[in-house]
Parts: sequence; C-alpha cells; structure tokens
Amino acid sequence: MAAKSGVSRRDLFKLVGAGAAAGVVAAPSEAAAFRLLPPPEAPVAERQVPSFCEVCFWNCGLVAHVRKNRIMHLTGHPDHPGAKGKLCGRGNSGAGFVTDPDRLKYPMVRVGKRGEGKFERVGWKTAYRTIAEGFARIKERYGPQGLALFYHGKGGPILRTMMVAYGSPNYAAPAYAQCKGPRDVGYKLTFGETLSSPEPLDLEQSRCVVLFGSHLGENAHNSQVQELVQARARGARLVVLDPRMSTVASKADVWLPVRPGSDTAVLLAWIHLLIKSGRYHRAFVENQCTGLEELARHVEPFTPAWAAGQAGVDAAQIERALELMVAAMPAVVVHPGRHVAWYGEVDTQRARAQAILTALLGAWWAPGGIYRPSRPKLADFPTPDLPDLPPDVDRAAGRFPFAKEVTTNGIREATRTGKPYPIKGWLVHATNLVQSMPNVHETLEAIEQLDMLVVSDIQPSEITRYADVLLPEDTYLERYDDLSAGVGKRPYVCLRQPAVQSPHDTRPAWRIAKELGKELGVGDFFAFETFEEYLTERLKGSGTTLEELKRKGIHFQEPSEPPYLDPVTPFHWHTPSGKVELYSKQLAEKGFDPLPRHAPLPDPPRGMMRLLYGRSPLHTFGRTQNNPILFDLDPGNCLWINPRCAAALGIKNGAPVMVENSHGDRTGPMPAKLTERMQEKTVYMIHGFGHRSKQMRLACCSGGSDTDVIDNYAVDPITGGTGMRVQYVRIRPVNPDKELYPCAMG
Ligand SMILES: Nc1nc2c(c(=O)[nH]1)N[C@H]1C(S)=C(S)[C@@H](COP(=O)(O)OP(=O)(O)OC[C@H]3O[C@@H](n4cnc5c(=O)[nH]c(N)nc54)[C@H](O)[C@@H]3O)O[C@H]1N2
Ligand SMILES: Nc1nc2c(c(=O)[nH]1)N[C@H]1C(S)=C(S)[C@@H](COP(=O)(O)OP(=O)(O)OC[C@H]3O[C@@H](n4cnc5c(=O)[nH]c(N)nc54)[C@H](O)[C@@H]3O)O[C@H]1N2
Ligand code: SF4
Ligand SMILES: [Mo]
Repeated sequence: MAAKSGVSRRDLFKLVGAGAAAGVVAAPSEAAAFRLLPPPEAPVAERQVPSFCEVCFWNCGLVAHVRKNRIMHLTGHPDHPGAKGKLCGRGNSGAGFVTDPDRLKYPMVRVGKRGEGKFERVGWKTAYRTIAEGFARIKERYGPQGLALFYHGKGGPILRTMMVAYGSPNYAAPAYAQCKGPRDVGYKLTFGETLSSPEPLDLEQSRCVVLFGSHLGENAHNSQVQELVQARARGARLVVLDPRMSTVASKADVWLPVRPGSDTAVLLAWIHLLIKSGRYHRAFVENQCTGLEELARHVEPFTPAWAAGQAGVDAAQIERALELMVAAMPAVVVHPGRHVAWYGEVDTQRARAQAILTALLGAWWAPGGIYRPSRPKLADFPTPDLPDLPPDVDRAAGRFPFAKEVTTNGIREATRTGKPYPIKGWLVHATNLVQSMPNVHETLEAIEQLDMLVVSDIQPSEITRYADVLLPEDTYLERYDDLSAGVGKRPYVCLRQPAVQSPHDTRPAWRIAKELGKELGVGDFFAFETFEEYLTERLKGSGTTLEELKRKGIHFQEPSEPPYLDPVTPFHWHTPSGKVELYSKQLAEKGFDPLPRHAPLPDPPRGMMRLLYGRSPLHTFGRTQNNPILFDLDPGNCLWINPRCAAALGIKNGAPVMVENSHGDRTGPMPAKLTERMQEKTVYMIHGFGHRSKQMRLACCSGGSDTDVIDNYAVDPITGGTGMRVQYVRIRPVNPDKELYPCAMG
C-alpha cells in the first residue's frame, strides 16, 4: 500500500504526528526501502527457490520469488514447522541485505588504526595468505590454543572444523554465555537433557502456558508466536512473569509484575504449594524423580505470602496462577526461556526451579507440556581424525564446572590478561562482539592484545572496524550452507541454496573454510570440489537427495523417539542417579546450592535505575538496523520509564534522554517513553540500536545501545553465563543537536 502511494511508514508518522515531542525527520534514505521494492507494474517472478532464513536462528523455511538476479519477494515455506507458511517481519525483509549499498563487497586489509575503519581492497588469495602467515606465527609462539573462533549462525560449524583441525580448542558463541547457557545447564542437571532450538514446546495441545520474561510477540520466534496465539484462541491459560508489561503480559490471565530477579521466589512458592497440597503429578514424581523429600523440606518456609513480599506482587495472584496450572496439568508449558543470562548464578538456579516445577506438574515429555524431540539422521562428511586438543581456556583455568561450551567471556579474559594462557589470534564469524558482549572496554582491551583479528561479516558492523583482515560473506540468499537439521516431533532436513548470485566479490563460509583451510595446511578436512558434493555425502541415508531438496526445500523423516513418555514406564535418565534430579547432588559436590534458593537483588542506589532490555519484533539484535526495509519501519529505540520516576527527573514523554553508567559511558540520545507498563526504579530499551559504525549509514547513531552502558555483569560460576541485568544507569534529559527518530516499536 505504502509503496504504491509513495508514502513511507516514516511519512505516515509525520502525517499522524507519532513521536510528537521528539520531532520526526525524514529518513536519510528517503524511504530507501520502497525504492528497493519492485514497482507495481513489475513483471512477476520467474523462479521460486526454496531455502531457509538466517535473519534469526529460528531458521524458517522460505521460498524466494526471483526474476533474473533479483529477489522480488520472500514467502514462508508452507511445510516448514518453524515457518508454517509465514515469515516474520524480519524474514520478509531479507532482500534488503542483498541490496544494502553499505554491505561489505570485497576482502580488505586494515590500513588505519584498529577501530578507525580504514581498509584497502585486496584479493582473496592475499587475504588468505595474510591470515595463514599470521596464524602460523601465533601457533608457533603460543601453540594452537593461542587462536580462538567466535561464531554464530549456519556458517560457524564448518569454520569450527577448520580451527579445530588446526588445533585450537577455543571456539565460542555469545548464543551460549550471553544467552541460553544457564537454561541448558539447569535443565541438563535436572532431566539429563538440554533443550533443543526450537524449544520442544507442545503448544498445540497445551492448556496453560507460563512465561518468565520470554516476551513472545516482541521476541518474534515465528512458529512459537503463531502457536501461542492459537493456543490462547483455543482457551489455553496464560501466566506471565515480567517486571514490564510486555505485549504478551497484556494478554495474560495472570500477569505477575515481579521485581527484577525475583522469579525464583515465586517458583519456590508454587513448588511449596504443590507439595504441601499433595497435588503434584504423583505418577511422574514417584516413578521418575529423586529428591522429593529434600525438596519438600527446603520449600517449607516459602509460602505465597513470603514470595509476594520478595517479588512485590499479590499473594492471591501467585496462588491463582498455580490453580490455572493444576487445572491443566500435565498439559502445561513452563517455558524454559531462551535469553536467560540475566543476573548471574541465580539464572541457573531459576532454570532449575523451572525444571523442577515442570517435573512436579508431570509436564516433561507429556502432551501439552514439553515433548521429546527427534533429531534427523544425517551422515558426516568424511574427514581425517581431528587432532588431540589442549584444554580450552575455561578448563585450563578450572572454572565453570558445568559449562556446556567454552565461554566467549573466558576467551576474552584470557586474551586480555594472558591467563591461563595467552590468546593472540581471533577469527570472528557472524557475531558482533562489540555489541553482544557486556563491557565493551574489556572487549577492546582484549582486541588490543591480538596479533591478528580476522572478521567475516556481511556488513560493516562495529567489530569489522577492528579487523586486520576482513572477509565479506555472501548473504544467506546467495549461498549454500550446511543442512539445517530440524529437531522436532517430525525431524526434518532443510536446504539453504543460492536464490540469487552476489553482485560483489563475496564468498560463502564453506568456501572460506575450504580455501583458507588449504592455506593453513588442513585442506584434507574439506576434500570436496563443490559444496554440492559435500551436501550429497551428508544426505546419504537421509531418505532424500540433493536434487529433491533443491526442488522441495525440506524433507521429513520418521521420528526416532516417541514424543511422550508414559510416566509409569521405567526410564533411565542421563543423570548420575538415572532419575530426574529434583535435588542435585552434582551441584552439591561442587559447592553450589543443590536446591534452588532465592537471592534478592539490591535496589539501585539513589538516583540510579536498573537497566533492562529486550527485542523489537522488527529487528534481530544489531544485525538488521541497516537493512533499508527494516530501518524504514523501525528506525530507532526509546527509553521506557515510569512516569513518576520521569517526573522526578523532569523528563517529559518523547523528550530526548541520555543513558549513563557510573563510569562515564553514555548512550543516546533517544526519546523517553513514559509508561505505566514500566515499574519504578527500572528502565527498558531494545537491544541492537545505537550503532557507532559510520559505514552503516542508516543505522549509525540512531537510538541507544544497551551494551555501551553495561560495564557491570555477573558471571555465573556454574555455567559461565554473564548476567547483564545488574547494571544501574542514570537518565539525563538533553538537548540533542539533531532531531530524533520516533520509536515505532518501543
Ligand atoms: N524479533 C526478535 N526476536 C528474537 C530475537 C531478536 O533479536 N529479535 N532474538 C532471539 C534470541 S537469540 C533470543 S535469546 C530471544 C530473546 O528473547 P527472550 O528469551 O524472550 O528474552 P527475555 O530476556 O526472556 O525477555 C525480555 C523480557 O524479559 C523481561 N525481564 C527483565 N528482567 C526480568 C526478570 O527479572 N524477570 C522476568 N520474569 N522478566 C524479566 C523484560 O522486561 C522483557 O520483557 O529472542 C529471540 N527472538
Ligand atoms: N546488551 C545485550 N547483549 C546481548 C543481548 C542483549 O539483549 N543485550 N542478547 C544476547 C543474545 S540472546 C545473543 S543470542 C547474542 C547474539 O549476538 P551475536 O552473535 O553477536 O549476534 P548479532 O548481534 O546478530 O551479530 C551478528 C553479526 O553477524 C553479522 N551477520 C549477519 N548475517 C551474517 C551472515 O550471513 N554472515 C556473516 N558472516 N555475518 C553475518 C552481522 O552483520 C553482525 O555483525 O547477543 C547477546 N548479547
Ligand atoms: S523468525 Fe523471522 S527472522 Fe527468524 S528465521 Fe523466521 S522468518 Fe527469519
Ligand atoms: Mo539469544
């Protein structure tokens, strides 16, 4: 509609006066998004190419509608369980990454100072040779453990193979220690299983859903949002804990606006009530679990009245929420959460309490609860044996005994301090460490210690400015990647294939691994000529062929596991006791609380507020703000603040503010959003804005970056997760020298 009338979303804002006080200006792009769209009279697509999305890690199946070398539009793959025929707003806008004039177009080496962003074009051969020489020098002097890989997304694993083949044990993703680490460990300690991605939630049959944070709708994980909406329409009950009235909280039967960090108190009260009343799922608990007696003793004092005092909510509402769960039991989805690196050690304990609640409701591997997912069968591509690896930094330092992966923060620490051993070379693929790790100063200090920093990215994100060698990747619509191994009730295999050709001198991760691997002397690990050869090998025994997948995009296999477990059937769980461990001896043995405890957070000091953050449905972290289509729809963020706190600071709705920490780091300006949906002493912003890379011409300097002011973080000694909601900030009204973008999405 907007395209035809020539009126952009931004113009509409102007017309209706949204974001009034902050003032609204025309986008520098002059509605660049709509220039990218085919004109109304444009001819229709010639081909339809199935593939899958990479704008976030839900990896929805898609169909690219292509004419010549141009994406006309993208639609959701009708059969893909993550997409269900639809893409979210971000997925729909994928063509913007291909046409973004700011994208990285050819390999480069740095000529200016680190951080300056000055580069010179080189050929791929020179780039590879420079890296190989640099890495060889590091390996010789510090051993292969002196190198590390940071990665995210589909291209990561093949580069990991390259680095491991070269001898490095240090590979890490923010998606563990800055995201879901504590959850995976908390559930593994309890059930002996981590959670898959997508989480195996049986929302289709659920009669009650309980969310801790997990702001679905703003967090736009596609099928989960669709299924939640359908469950609600069917009459499923909804309980939401969130200090902020999130979109999903506004739809809840019971919204508990808990004080930040007090979820475990409420969980303990629910466990107390379930045990005291004897209304827990006896068949599951008696047949599958161990530690009920210890748990019962432990939760004795944790009454709803106690929890109400801790969490600042109404005791009757705590009880009412439990009644909804008991009435639906075992068809209750207690969402395990995804981004759970919130407050440090308590995160793993909160995950444990969620897992224990799930067990008491009999909702693990139960219809309407969490089902048992099956994994697809895929062959490995044959490679020589991997070398024996020296211990990674966390093991060498003897920290994080239950960590499931090496931590990004552990590698950063070793790089900064040289302890337990020095790290001198980083390969950073598809992760913007300057924006995704708390405490930017530590990240930059670590980078200063490096002899070589190689970055592979698609756009000039902040991290690229520090690179010695910059490798531009094809966008996900231009390349093959490894297969997507879809985990679920019906496991599946999904293919990413090029829908269009990159117009630039860019290459896919698999080719970088193969070609750079050869320079590094580990070419035998990539003994294929084309990636089609690799994929064909992997599909052996899968029940499909590459040719078929190219046409269909997705292939389903028969499940290897039944999705539900009869609670009375004996089952050997992958825990030391072979039972679901309500009481964790493993934790006790390492000196941690074997049963979850609530540790209240201190209030912010006078004049400061706790900083919380979350997602915009139209952006993924910091990777989408420069996408012209998404920029046009949602160009900036704002600061949510309670009207009483704002009044005390003299801040008016829409007025520009800066956010500062106590060490002088600042971010903004951005408009203040005065709202009762935010509780006092806390403020909230969407993560991912406030880019500083000038080469991202649309995104640069729009809004604020939470990361820029998060210098305080709490490391969870159990998992290595970095709690990032322990940061206090001061809010100041300012007079900006330029007008601000309105915040479309919050
Ligand atoms: N559109 C979009 N969707 C995404 C992503 C994206 O970038 N964009 N990223 C994806 C990824 S990788 C992840 S990990 C997920 C992250 O999304 P989620 O896993 O949903 O993240 P949360 O931190 O649980 O949710 C943020 C909410 O937590 C609330 N909150 C803050 N403190 C507390 C507290 O102490 N207790 C409770 N109960 N709530 C609290 C905030 O007010 C906010 O509403 O989103 C995924 N989906
Ligand atoms: N302060 C704060 N920190 C956070 C979070 C938060 O909410 N607040 N969220 C945390 C969570 S849940 C997560 S999962 C992590 C995520 O953190 P990251 O893993 O760093 O994810 P992104 O921020 O999306 O960074 C992606 C980078 O990859 C680039 N990129 C995008 N597509 C491609 C591609 O196809 N190929 C290549 N080579 N590069 C590509 C982008 O340009 C960008 O530079 O951040 C965590 N850190
Ligand atoms: S949820 Fe949206 S951005 Fe994520 S994979 Fe699916 S369509 Fe792409
Ligand atoms: Mo995440």
